Formats: sequence, C-alpha cells, structure tokens
Amino acid sequence: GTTIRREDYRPFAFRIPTVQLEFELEADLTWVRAQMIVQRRMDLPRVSDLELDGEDLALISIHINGDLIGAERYTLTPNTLKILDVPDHAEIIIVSTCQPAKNTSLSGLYVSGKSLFTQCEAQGFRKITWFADRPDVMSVYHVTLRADRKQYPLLLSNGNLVLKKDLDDQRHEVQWHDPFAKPSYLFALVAGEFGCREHQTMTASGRKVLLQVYSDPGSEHQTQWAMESLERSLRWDEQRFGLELDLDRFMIVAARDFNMGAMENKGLNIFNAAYVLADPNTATDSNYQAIEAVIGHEYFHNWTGNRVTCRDWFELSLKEGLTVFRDQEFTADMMAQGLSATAAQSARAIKRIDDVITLRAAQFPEDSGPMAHPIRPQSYQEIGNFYTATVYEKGAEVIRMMHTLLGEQAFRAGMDEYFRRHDGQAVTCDDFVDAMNWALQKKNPTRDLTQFKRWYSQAGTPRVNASLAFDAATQCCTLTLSQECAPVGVEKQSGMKKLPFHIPITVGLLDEKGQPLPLALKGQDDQPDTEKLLELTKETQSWTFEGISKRPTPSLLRNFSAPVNLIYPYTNEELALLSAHDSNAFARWEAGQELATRQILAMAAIWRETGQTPAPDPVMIDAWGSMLKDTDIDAGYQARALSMPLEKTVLERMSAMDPVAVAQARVSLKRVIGQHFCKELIATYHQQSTPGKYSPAPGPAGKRALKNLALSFLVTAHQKEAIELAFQQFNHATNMTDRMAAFTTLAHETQGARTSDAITQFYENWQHDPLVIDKWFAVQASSPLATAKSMTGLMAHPAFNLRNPNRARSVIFQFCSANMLGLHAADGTGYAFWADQVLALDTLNPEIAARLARAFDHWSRFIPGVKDRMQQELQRVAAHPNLSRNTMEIVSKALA
Ligand code: B3K
Ligand code: ZN
Repeated sequence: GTTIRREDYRPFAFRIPTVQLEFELEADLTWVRAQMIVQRRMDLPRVSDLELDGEDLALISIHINGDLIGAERYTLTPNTLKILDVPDHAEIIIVSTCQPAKNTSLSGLYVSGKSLFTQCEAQGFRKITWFADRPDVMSVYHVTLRADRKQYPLLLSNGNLVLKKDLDDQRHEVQWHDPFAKPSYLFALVAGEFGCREHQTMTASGRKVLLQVYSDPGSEHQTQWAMESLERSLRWDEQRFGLELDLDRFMIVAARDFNMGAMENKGLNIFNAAYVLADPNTATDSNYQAIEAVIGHEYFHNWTGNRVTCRDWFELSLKEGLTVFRDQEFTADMMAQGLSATAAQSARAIKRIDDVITLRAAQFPEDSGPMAHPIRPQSYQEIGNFYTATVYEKGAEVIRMMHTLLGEQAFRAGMDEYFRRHDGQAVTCDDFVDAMNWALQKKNPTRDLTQFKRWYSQAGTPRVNASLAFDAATQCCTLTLSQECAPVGVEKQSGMKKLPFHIPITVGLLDEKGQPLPLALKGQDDQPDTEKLLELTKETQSWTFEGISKRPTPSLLRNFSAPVNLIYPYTNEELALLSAHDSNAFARWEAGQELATRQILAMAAIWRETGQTPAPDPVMIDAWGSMLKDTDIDAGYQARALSMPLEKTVLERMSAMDPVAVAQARVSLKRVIGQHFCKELIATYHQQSTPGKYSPAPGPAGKRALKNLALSFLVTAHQKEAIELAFQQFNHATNMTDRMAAFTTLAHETQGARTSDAITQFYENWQHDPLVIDKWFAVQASSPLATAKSMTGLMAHPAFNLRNPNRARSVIFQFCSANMLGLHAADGTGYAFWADQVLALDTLNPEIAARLARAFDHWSRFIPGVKDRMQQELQRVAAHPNLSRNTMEIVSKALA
C-alpha cells in the first residue's frame, strides 16, 4: 500500500469559506448538489488545479462561475476530481449521485434500518460529494434536505434549523445552518422516523438551549439516562473548564448500525444505539457508565475537536487523547460527587483502576506489537486503522501526566490559553503542549516541557526499574529509578535512537506496619509530606530520604502516574503489606493484582510441565482473605481488589505466551480462592443486597459488583449451593446487571439441561431487543466451552447478521479476542475461523475487518506450535486477492 507521511504535510492551496449542500435523499440513489466558494490562497505557492477527493460517486455536472464546464476542464480518476486552472475566486457547483443502500462500509451516507445516516470521520465525506476532505479546510455549511415525507419525516443536519416546508409529490424540505466553520469530517445528516426526548436547559451565561435525543420510535423510555448524562456533561464542562455549549440546540441520534461508539458531528452527534439506550431491565451497570462516558466524550469534543480541530490526521491525539482525559475526569468527578474526602478518594481510585485495566489490556500490547506507533504517528497507510488505543488511551495518559506535572490550576490556565490562541483553527499537538508550557512557566519560569514532548514522537511502553538501598547507620534510604524503552514497530526498521522520557512518578514509603513515612529529601525538606512526585528525566536517577530507621516498603507509581511498566523486586510479603495498608487506594489495588499475577504465572509454568496447578502461596490467599473481610472499604473498590487479573495482562508478562496455560492457571486460582473462602463469599453475597428501586449510582453498582464477583468465585469453585443461587438470581433478577451476572457465570461454568434452558429462556424473553440479544450472543461466544464449530452454529441463528457491527462484535470479536480457550483450541479451528471471518467482513466493511485482523497482531510472541498456526492463517488472509487497504495494512505489518 501507499504510505502517507506526516512530514509531507502541505496546507491546501485554496480556501473554501462556504458550502451549500442540497440533497434529494433516497436510499437507492441520492442526488447531491454542492455549491462552494473557492479562493486561491495567495500566501502559498501558486497551484493552478483544484484537486478534490471523491469515492463511489457518479458525476453529473460541474459549473464554474455559472458556466457548465466540459470534460477538457477536469480530470476524473476513481478517487480524485481535478478541476484544471481554476480562477482565484470561483463559485463551483458539483452535482453527483451516490447509492446509500449499497454502502455496507457504514462510512459516508448509508442506510440503517429504514433511516439514512452519515459517518464522515475520517474520510467519509468524500463518499457524499467531491471535496477537499481534510480537517484543515474549514467551511460554513448551509444544508438543504429534501425527501419523502412519509418515509423520512425527520430531516436533520448540523447547527440551527432555518426552514421547513412541504413540497409536491409527498416530499418535504428542511434547511439547516451551522454558523461555525468546520472541517468536512464533522458534517452530518440523518433522515428517518424517530422518537424524541427533549429537554430545555440554560447555559451558565443564561442562554436557552434545546437538548434532543432521537431513537427508534417506541424506544423513548430508554433515553432518560442519556438525556441526564448529556445535561450533566454540559454542567461539568462549564464548571471544570468554563466551556459552554455554543449552539441553540444539541442533538443526539441513535443508530442501530454503527462502526464505533459515537461521532461528535457539530450539534448533531450520531451514536451507536448501544451508547444511548438503557433501562434497568436491559442495561447493566457498566452499560450505564459507558453511556455516560461516551455522551460526555462526544459532548466535550465540541470544544476539544470541533472548535479547535486537528491540522491533519497525524494530530488525531490532539483531540482524542485530550477528550478521553476529559471524559475520564468527568466520570471520576461524577463518581466522587457528594462523598466525604476519603470516600471520594476511593471512588476516584475505582475509575482510575478501570482505566488502567483497559490501558494494560489494549494499549500495552499494541505498544509492543507490529502496529506500535507514537501517540502522534509518523506514517499510515489507512487512517481508519489509527483510531487506536495508543492515540486514545495512551494519548489521555500523556495529557494526564501534564495535568500531574502542572497541577489542576496551571493545567486549567493552559487550557484557557489553548482556546485563547487557537479557537476556530486546525492545529497540532505541539500547539497544545506549547500552551501548557506557557502555563507551566508562568508558575515556574525554570521549568519546561521540551523533553516531555518525546511522548509524542517515541512509541513503546518504557520500563522503569526501581531499587532501594537502605543504610541503617545514616538512617537514609535511596530510591534509584532507571528507564529503558527499546525500539518497537516501525522504530525498529528506521534504526531510531530513542531518548529518555520525562516520567512523573508518585511515590510513598511504608514502615513495617504499613504506616506512611514522612519523605524528607536529604537536606531539602523541613516539613516533609508522605507522598512525593519524582520526575525521572535521565536514564538513571536517585533520591535519598533521611530520618528513616528501618528498611521501608516503597509504594511506587501511585495512581499510575505514568504509562510505564514499573519493576521492583518486591517479596510477596511486601506486596501483601501494601495490599492491606497502602494509603493510596490505587497502589493498594495494584499490589494485590501483582500478587495474583505472579501466582498465575507460577501456576501456568507448572501446568505446562505437569498438567497440574500447584497450591498458591498462602501469603496471597491470606491477602485475599483480609481484603474480603475488610468491611471498611467500599464494595465497588473491594470488587476490583478481589478480581483476578485479566488473562491478556498476565500473558503480556510471558516471554513466550502460552494462552491455554494462563487461562487454566487463572481459573484454578479462582477455584482455589472460591473453595477456600466459601463461607465468607456466601456471607458477602448475602450482605450486598440493594433493595428498592434500581439505580446505576456507584454505591449500589459497587454492591452488585461485589455480590456478583462472590457468586462467580463460588460457581467457579463448583459450590452446589452457589449454582442454586445463580439459577435463582437468573430467574428472579429485577435488573439486567444481576441477570447478566448470573447468566454469564452459569453459561460459562455449568453445563446440562438447566443451563441450556437458561440460554433458551433468555433468548425468548429478550428477542425483541437487539442490544440484549447482543449480550446473549456475547456470553455464548466468550464461554470457555465455545468452539469455532459452535460459533458457526451461532452465526446460523436467524438473529445473526454479519452486516450489523454490534452483532459481528458480539459473536466474532468476542470469540477471537475474549476467548483464549476457544481461539487457541489445539486443532487450529479457532485460527481458521478468524481468517474466514476477516475475509468475509472485508468485502462488506473494511474498517471492521481490519479491527478483527488485529486480533493476530501478537502471533509471533506465542509459543511454537501456536505461533506457526497463527502465521499460516495470517498468510492466508494476506494472500487473498482484492484485500482492502485497511486489512492489508494490518496483516502486512503483522507479517513483516
Ligand atoms: N471521533 C470519532 C471516531 C471516528 C472514527 C472513524 N473511523 C469518535 C470519537 O472519538 O469520539
Ligand atoms: Zn473522540
């Protein structure tokens, strides 16, 4: 494929200040008229031709300044329209058609259900009309939509509604005007029949705004939480960042077929229905939380993304990393709202834990594999492949490190300065860091973020080795940190020399009782704190603390203050001490997880040799016992602390990955704990009841999480009483969280007539609700009992539809990326299934196919036998004729 490079960026030679779009909307054939003002930029080297992007379009006519032009005035290739020799000022009108019903890629204008939707980021607008489809060309849009009144009673586009009228032939017309100049990727239209929930509210400065949530007719009762989340998002951005909604109305529309979570189109967010619709009976606590987070995320994009956008797609993390950071903070603030200081700390720690689990499971593997890239990539073949965990989640970590280094107040000053400098512009990550640097220097003129910028240009997860030297004679304790980060991905081929990162590391020291020690830096601190922010900027650095009488236990990388792997030679006893006493809730969780991870790794190694798993270290069992009995801690926190680490996170720690050994070891450890603490777990189960009306609030959700974790330990341990409890809970649950928890543990851990009855019953009760049926498919596809053959069976079910991304994800992706035992079955059928599905999806929806292809990124790190078979299937995919550019990039990089 062709590689696009960041260094090749050139500004576009023309401005397009205004665009008037007219649509005659029909599913089979949509007619589009695009009228634009084009002005040659005199500040740039002169370019005579206007080159526009287009894809799958049929050209009808081109007019320049009122004259129809002939074929000698332009050249047309499959992806470009070059209008030759355009005047300095021109009004250009292009008329074309496209075919929404044939568009299975769900990018551009497409059909979902009976409605029409658009998805333009990153490069979908070019499937609607020819245009300079790049984020640095910003225009004011006026949009006219015409369509059949019956079939498409509602016609939406960005901005404010200016006109609505009926036409002849059962058609009608609606006009929209968006006063803010925007790049084409933020354009949107929706046509169809929808139910609507409305809410009038006021911005901080007293402007009236109308909030609307549109969804399938009859689903209006499921949009209350979405509306409440939207209102909370408005308030939060006003309070925390001083940012107001800038339009008179803000719309969210739910689509059943959608490639990702949601899209921040100006004033008209289009959402995957999974992130809009919820009621207690159909959505789980985590669904509720995800809805609030995604609604917040898209809303926050209005400033970080829309008002200030990206110069080019290499700068994607400018808006995505920052907006993920903002949505994480939003959720944390919502969770901590109204709590006492200690309870708030634990609530924020829960959110941090969940985010770090995601980062480690999705981003760390990416950063060590063939697709590794810096948060600001240097090159890509297909931009659709770069909406990655690195750009998003690691991008958010990089913003968070700046927040840690600057502190809340200076960070806010930096944000204000960023908007002051760049509102209405398309800018770069450097511009953002420069604004932050300005704020940092205002606080302390000797500091700067020059070295920090390396986080934008170097990939990989740094490894930080820590060691501690204690000197009883001087009562000094020296902490030494050193960093390394080997070249990864493309860095390997380029022979790039990597330089040290600027890494903020928050630390504490505990005495032998687990009490925090004052951290007096030698000769510097008069009033020492018990926590310090160390800044590691060199390869190796040491810090000496004085007045320490016994060798302490260090508590390192508190709150996960940097996206690194921190290695310290803890004894299991030290980890147990931290897990019982560390005053930092995040670090306390981390210590317990490290204990369990070591245990699983040890058990997996022996399982490989003998087929048996040894008994775990009593230190670890005791640590779990104390956490289980600690009734002072918040239930939601306790649930995280008692959970087993994810298989993926454990696998990352193996030099040769053995997925089956890890899955077996993890489940046997869980079983041992379930058996060992049977009585306590049953007690915990019964203590955590949440009577009364369902609420997704952190309090009751935490109790449910703990109760259901206890249930799952017990069922895994094959406790008869627990299996009975699970069936009862499944049958009598009054909310989806409890029903799903019971259903999952039964379907994954038990077999027989009652289990299959439960599966049948679940389907019969919920077949009318596609989002619940996605759950039904997902539970079966992620079951340790599932095989490629049973997947083929599931896909033959009448409710399966490969064209619906949510459905494809619930079956195929669950099996290929959340089912170790199924995917890695010894007969190789799992691998062949993966390849077959990548190829099947590739002809329909390349973006989704390429995502699935990434499930094999790590093939070369597996044990022999496993890796050879994975490689063969990768090669089979790579050799397939007419592979999309998306999938080709992924498999060729994996095989390189
Ligand atoms: N900006 C969109 C992602 C678009 C992905 C296109 N392949 C959603 C978001 O990050 O909020
Ligand atoms: Zn985003």
